[in-house]
This record gives sequence, structure tokens and C-alpha cells, in this order.
Amino acid sequence: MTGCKRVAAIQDISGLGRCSLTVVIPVLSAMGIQVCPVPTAVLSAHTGYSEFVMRDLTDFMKPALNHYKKMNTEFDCVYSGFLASSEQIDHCLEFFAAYPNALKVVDPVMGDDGKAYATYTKELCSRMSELVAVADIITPNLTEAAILLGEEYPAGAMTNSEAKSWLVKLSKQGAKIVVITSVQLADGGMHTIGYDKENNSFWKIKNNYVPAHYSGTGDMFASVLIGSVLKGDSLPIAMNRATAFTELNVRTTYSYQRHWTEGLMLEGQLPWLISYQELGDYTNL
Ligand code: PXL
Repeated sequence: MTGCKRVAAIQDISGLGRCSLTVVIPVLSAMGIQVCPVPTAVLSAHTGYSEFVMRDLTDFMKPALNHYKKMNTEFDCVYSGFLASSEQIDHCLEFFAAYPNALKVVDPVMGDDGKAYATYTKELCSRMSELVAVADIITPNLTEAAILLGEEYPAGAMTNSEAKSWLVKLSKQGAKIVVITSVQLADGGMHTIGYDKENNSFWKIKNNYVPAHYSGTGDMFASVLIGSVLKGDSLPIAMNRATAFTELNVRTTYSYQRHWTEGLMLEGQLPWLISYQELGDYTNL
């Protein structure tokens, strides 16, 4: 009996603007999963703010890993998110190699809305493919999927067969499960799409559109997806749970008209995760 699953979450902690660890920890904790944070940097506010102060923690990563190895600490999952430098990619690779039996999840955080984030250099983006190559699950948004594939960000809606071919091409880079968020499909609406290479199944979940965009949305989606998979949900149910919780938070935050940089007002919605509802809003892509 292990009591509860444990995830090593390798990403930054930002004071203002809910994202990365300030989203990952409450979400996974509410799902009954222990988070062991491996902070890669401390920021006063995330990089979407016009000003922030930052302390890089790259030199903390290897000693932290060495400590966990010395203690024979087990992790059920190693999950990497926003990274601040190319050297941090090397340390993430060391974490993944040290825990070959853990579920390896790479959220290749690099950008949104067709653009890379300010701190993501060309080198950092190209090295992200080294993490993607060792992952079991990857969760890019459409911008990140385009960067990983070296494709143009789609100007309009994608057909189902284009969407499937992006999923398959990404899975050929390594991961068994590929989930892409924020995909406009030609048959109408924004979707989350997923592919499970082992049984060659394709899934889609239609998103309820809200005319707003908040920081940390991808971090929330990936965290719920990971929690759901670790609890034994199938891929479409995990996608459904992650989409439903993220939408609930987007709609709540929109109702208060908060600025996008503040992130999603998740604090009041955590009981939804604890109640662990039955879901069935997925279809085949
Ligand atoms: O949500 C992704 C993210 C995480 N961490 C930091 C960020 C961002 C996106 O801008 O700036 C510090």
C-alpha cells in the first residue's frame, strides 16, 4: 500500500499570476496525489507581467535529484513544465532517466496564440524535442505542437485528418499519448484532441468557447490530466476531466472580469476535483 501517488513536478514557482507550481500543487493535492516540487526558478510574477524579479534555481536541480536518489525516493510520475534555460533540460533528462518506471509527462511549455513566450529562445525551443523524445505523455497546445513539428501555426480551422496527422507525427517523436489543446476543427468549435498510440485511438472533446485567455490554463489542464491518468482513468475520460475543470475555472474567472495575468481563480473550484464526477463527453476524432 503506497497510500497515495507521488509526482515530482519540475517547474518554476511564481508569486503573482497563478501558473506552474501554484496551479500544479493545489490541483494534484485536491485529486489525492502528493506533489514533490522541484522549483526551477522563483519569480515575483510570471513572465507575462511587464516587470518581474527572478532567481534562477538551475543549480538546485541536480543536488535535489541526488538527494532523492540517496533516499531511494520513489516517484510514480515525473512531470516537467515551464523551464528557464537549456541547462534545465539536461537536469530534467537526468530526472527522467533516474526514474525509468515513473510515468514521464512533458508539458512542452513554449508559447501560446501562435507565438513563443519572451524567455523561450530558439535553442530552448529546439531542445524541448529532447524531452518530448523520452516522454510517455505530452500535452502541447497548438502553438507548441506547431513549434515541435516545425510547421506553420494553422491560420484557420484544421480538418479531422490534418489534426490526426499532427497527433501521429508528434507521437513518432516518442510519446505514447499525445494531447493537443486549443485546436479549431473545421467541423466547428475549439477542441482538445488526443491520440493513444498503443491502441491507435483518436479522441476529441469540444470546448465551450469563452472570449478570454488566462495564464496557467495549460498548467491546469496538464495537472488534471496527469491526476486522472494516475488514478486509472482512460485517456478520453482524463481529457474530459481536464477540459471540464479548466472550463469551469475559465468561466468563473471570466464572470469576475479579472485580468488575464492573474490566472484562473481555482481556489473556489477545488471541491469539484475532490468530488470526482463521472464524465462521458468525449467522441472519436
Ligand atoms: O503557464 C506557463 C508559465 C509558467 N511559468 C512562468 C510563465 C509561464 C507563461 O508565461 O511565465 C514563469
